[in-house]
Amino acid sequence: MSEVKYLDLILFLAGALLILSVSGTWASDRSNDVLVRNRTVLIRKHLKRLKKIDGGIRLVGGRDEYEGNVEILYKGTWGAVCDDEWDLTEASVVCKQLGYQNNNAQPTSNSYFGKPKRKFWMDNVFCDGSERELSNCRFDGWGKSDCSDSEAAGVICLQVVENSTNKEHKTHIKKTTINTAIRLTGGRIPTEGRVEIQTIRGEWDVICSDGWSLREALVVCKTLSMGYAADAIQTTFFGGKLSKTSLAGVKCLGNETSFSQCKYDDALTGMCEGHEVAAVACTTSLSDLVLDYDELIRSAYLQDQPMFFLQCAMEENCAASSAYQIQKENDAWHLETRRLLRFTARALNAGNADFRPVIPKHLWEWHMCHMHYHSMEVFATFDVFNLSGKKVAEGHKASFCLEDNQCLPGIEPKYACANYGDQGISVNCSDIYKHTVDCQWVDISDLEPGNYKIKVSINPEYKIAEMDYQNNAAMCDFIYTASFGAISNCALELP
Ligand SMILES: *[C@@H]1O[C@H](CO)[C@@H](O)[C@H](O)[C@H]1NC(C)=O
Ligand SMILES: *[C@@H]1O[C@H](CO)[C@@H](O)[C@H](O)[C@H]1NC(C)=O
Ligand SMILES: *[C@@H]1O[C@H](CO)[C@@H](O)[C@H](O)[C@H]1NC(C)=O
Ligand SMILES: *[C@@H]1O[C@H](CO)[C@@H](O)[C@H](O)[C@H]1NC(C)=O
Ligand SMILES: *[C@@H]1O[C@H](CO)[C@@H](O)[C@H](O)[C@H]1NC(C)=O
Ligand SMILES: [Ca+2]
Ligand SMILES: [Ca+2]
Repeated sequence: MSEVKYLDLILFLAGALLILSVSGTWASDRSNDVLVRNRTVLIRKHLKRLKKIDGGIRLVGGRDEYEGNVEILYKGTWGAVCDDEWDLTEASVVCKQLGYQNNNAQPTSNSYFGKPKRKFWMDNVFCDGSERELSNCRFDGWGKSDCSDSEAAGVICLQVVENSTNKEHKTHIKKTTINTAIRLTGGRIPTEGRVEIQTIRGEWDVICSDGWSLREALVVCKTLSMGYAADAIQTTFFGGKLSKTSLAGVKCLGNETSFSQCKYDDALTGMCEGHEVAAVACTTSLSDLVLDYDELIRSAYLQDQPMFFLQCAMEENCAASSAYQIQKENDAWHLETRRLLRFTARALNAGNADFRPVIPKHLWEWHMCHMHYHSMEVFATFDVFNLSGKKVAEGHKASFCLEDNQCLPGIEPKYACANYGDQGISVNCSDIYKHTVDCQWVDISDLEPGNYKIKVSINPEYKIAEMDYQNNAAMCDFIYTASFGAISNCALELP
């Protein structure tokens, strides 16, 4: 019954589209604009009905229908989506599914549009961009998540007003710099508490907690000369009351030297979703991972590998989407080969405290395929871009086992993955993922030879506190010919 309805709807939509686009071809430019807009309205109205079906999505907590935290329907119940591995590709799929232009999507994380009121249905969503629906992307399984309520994923689908002469991107988002004094207050010790900023009239005002992350917290601690951020907290624990003038949508990149260089969303002022305010805990002892790009340059090479040997890796999402397509469609898929760009990733802890996984030991996941526990879902990402900056291949070291592989002279290795050992990286020790390790690659089978850029990032989602994130990623040249691949010219930057 419901399937018949669904089919009806699709036929109706297709018909409506056809009529409108046919009539659109002979209309004058002026009315063409109107038609385009009417068509969008029509499609959207009917997509609304589609939401009743499992896999339907909606946006909640935003200012209009173009933005909000993403909720998805499964077994008749709406649920939230976690921001782990949530980026532009996933946001584009959401905007496309809602009937908006997918090339104008912006992902949001850290519950930017308020804390989720429902349980997480999806976590570690990983789309390749060709999916028509979010539920077609790979993810951990319905209801399987390790996320806290400050990790809701959302989108801003930028509004585009079609214009026959040019495409105008209309967005209501106005970012403004924060140009006032800040302080911490309400904490048990001076280095923790809610963040307050001074208003023009000299009063102190709190900040809305929506979207508050370690990146903003780090800049707050640096500005106050209190070291680094151990934690970014969305809470009422340290007191504080939101007002009509409280800033919201506060965003820092994490490399600012002062909080005054951070931005906030002007249109969100006084419009906090919940009651919680932004708070931090500062510390002077913290880890600081540094990516060793010399090792990257030295170790990079190409390898053609039959898919037979990649079965474990494919289980952990380490091959490009085309590999999964082949696996589905070709009975002899395991004889097909993939071209891999392999390299060693080496991360030194140059801080003054150990780097420890956020997930407690009892929640670590045993991975049968690789025979070790995964303590951290996304430790590193490897992205290949073409020279216009478009992401063309993605490697994804989604699961890791952290340990001390090599230490500076005089330092005893402490962390080891074997035998359910403690995981982490000690000060002055390096965790090394050798080029021979499974998943330590980018699957570039779909790339044409040419000049590219490659970006390798560790702790890419800022989920674990560090002193500095500007040494966590390297952007390098990647030269790819028919027979050879080389990485060169690296520079450190933010993930
Ligand atoms: C577009 O829609 C508006 C109202 O929704 C209607 O008044 C107008 O006639 C429509 N324009 C065209 C060209 O269909
Ligand atoms: C279309 O673009 C032109 C040139 O930028 C502008 O003058 C005009 O006002 C636009 N029309 C609409 C309907 O936005
Ligand atoms: C911070 O990083 C951004 C993006 O990587 C860069 O454009 C900006 O110049 C950096 N700012 C500082 C103060 O280093
Ligand atoms: C990068 O990829 C995009 C999309 O595939 C394409 O439009 C663009 O021309 C490419 N740029 C270069 C320099 O190859
Ligand atoms: C780590 O190495 C640096 C530089 O070699 C040294 O200054 C620092 O004291 C070492 N830290 C520890 C805890 O060994
Ligand atoms: Ca997760
Ligand atoms: Ca770092």
